[in-house]
Amino acid sequence: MIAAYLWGTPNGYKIAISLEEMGLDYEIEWVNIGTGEQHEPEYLKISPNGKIPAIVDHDTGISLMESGAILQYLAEKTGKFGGDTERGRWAVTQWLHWQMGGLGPMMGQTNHFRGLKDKVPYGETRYMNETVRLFGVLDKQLEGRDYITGDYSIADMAAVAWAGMAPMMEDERLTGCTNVMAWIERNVARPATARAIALSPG
Ligand SMILES: N[C@@H](CCC(=O)N[C@@H](CS)C(=O)NCC(=O)O)C(=O)O
Repeated sequence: MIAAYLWGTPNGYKIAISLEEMGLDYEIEWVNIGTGEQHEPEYLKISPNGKIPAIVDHDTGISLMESGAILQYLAEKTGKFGGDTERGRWAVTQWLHWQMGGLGPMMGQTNHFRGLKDKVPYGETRYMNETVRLFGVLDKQLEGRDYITGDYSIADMAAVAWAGMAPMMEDERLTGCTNVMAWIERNVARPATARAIALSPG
């Protein structure tokens, strides 16, 4: 059984999606990052960086923080969605890291600046422009492909948790990426992904 420490944010949903898609036995412990539960000493023993997500795999005794590492661990544990060949595995790894170092942090910063009452135009423009650029990269990669590397993988799980916010961001430069929009629809139409997205704290 896997204990998954999550909250209702993109990095949390990545892991919920993977647990559902891989058919794993799991229980969610919601960690309320709004009230500071991520800083509790007991939680820091599992997730030293004080953020969600984290997991404890009670089958192996392994505990992990960082969503990218968790996705790779679960893919290796189940033999699912990590790529079936050496070339495929590296393609998945490359796009997973692209999400971890690019799309996620940039969209996170964009939404932070867009949510400020006292506007900081430089920050908002800088991160939004980079988000738009990354959407262009993803749109090109999805040309002629149903999923990022061809076959459905943990790279899709990671990226869709963030890119799926685009319609709410109401910016034509994002929603105009037609391959990305079609891929989001394709992902959320997957029954396991839909079950994960329906999970919410409280
Ligand atoms: N690189 C980390 C980022 C995790 C992260 O930023 N989590 C956010 C929620 S999406 C969080 O826990 N925020 C609470 C805080 O910063 O105190 C990962 O992918 O796991």
